[in-house]
Amino acid sequence: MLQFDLLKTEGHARRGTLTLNHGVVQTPIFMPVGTYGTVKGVMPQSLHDMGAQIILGNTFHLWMRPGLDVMQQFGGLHKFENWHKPILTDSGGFQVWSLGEMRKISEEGVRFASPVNGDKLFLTPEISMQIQTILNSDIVMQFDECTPYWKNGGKGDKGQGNITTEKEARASMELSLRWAKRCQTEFDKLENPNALFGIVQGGMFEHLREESLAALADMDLPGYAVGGVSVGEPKDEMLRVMNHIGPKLPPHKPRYLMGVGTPEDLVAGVAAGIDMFDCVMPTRNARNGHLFTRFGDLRLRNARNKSDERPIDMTCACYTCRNFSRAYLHHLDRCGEMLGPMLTTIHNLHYYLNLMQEVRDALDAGRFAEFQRQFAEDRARGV
Ligand code: PRF
Ligand code: ZN
Repeated sequence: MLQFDLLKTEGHARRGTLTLNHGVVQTPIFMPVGTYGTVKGVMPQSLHDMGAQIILGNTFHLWMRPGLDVMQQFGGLHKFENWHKPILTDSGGFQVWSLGEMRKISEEGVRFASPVNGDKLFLTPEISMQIQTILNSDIVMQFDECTPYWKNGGKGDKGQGNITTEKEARASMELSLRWAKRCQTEFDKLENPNALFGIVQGGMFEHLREESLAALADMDLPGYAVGGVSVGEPKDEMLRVMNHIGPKLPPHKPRYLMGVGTPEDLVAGVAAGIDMFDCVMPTRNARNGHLFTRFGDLRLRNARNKSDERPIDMTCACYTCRNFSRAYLHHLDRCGEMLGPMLTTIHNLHYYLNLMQEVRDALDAGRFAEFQRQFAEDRARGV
């Protein structure tokens, strides 16, 4: 089940509510990433306290470990990880893509060696649907091929080799479309009570993006994602594709930009008509001492923080900022204490979730344009 209600629009930007089997989500929304059935370093209670409404899980990782028997035993991912609000699971398409050389893609699916124990595995659109049905995720993503920006490999060989050609991008996009149809057929056959989202591909080519979207729109799926961005391309290319295709996605269905991005990307995404975002950036960067604040980014490892009594962000109401100094967090990081990444992750996630709350408030008040201006000014000020 899925119901999407558009409450208000301003330019391309949209304010809505998304009703799923495990609850209601206010959009635009940021979804924290919980790859292995945990948002790294954060207890579900803390996620709840910081206002998280929906989190991600990964088909691929949970299939490897703990495996489907355990998932079935628990009746799905919600009970297993003790998160009873909505969950979206990615299909495995992107995770398999990230394996780079270790995989072999055919019409039928993707063959690869398990990164956990080397077992030979085969993932297909049908298997992805079967796994996500067992996980009982509220939003199921289609199995797709994420077209790379750089040929012959993923992120690793940035700057080397050649850029994916139009011909290659078309073949990849068309494969994803055939897989989308197989996903829909299998999803229906399984009588999955949740919602299946299609993923628009087409690389950096606007006409391919439009073709992908037209074919997916004909399938009348309950929601649509934009995949294949933030895959090593220059930022202006990402923005060009997003700004082109975002406003063209079906207006009465939720729109999800996969794996994006910085706070600036999220605000630009909302302006392009996107409703949902996920990214490892707040969680991963927190563990590396890269903190987001209203007034720009803070490098916790910088020696200037050694004796700084101020919180990370004076305007932040998170547990970390209400209770701890930059000096203490700098110290925890220097000593490799596990409380360090726990506290910085709480802050960064709170920052992202609160940013989206501010975006929603601005849209409700019809002042999103003013919000965008103030956001850019504040972020440029510096910590
Ligand atoms: N496809 C899937 N998951 C994804 C992507 C994609 O293209 C991306 C691209 N940024 C992130 N996650 N299935
Ligand atoms: Zn904070």
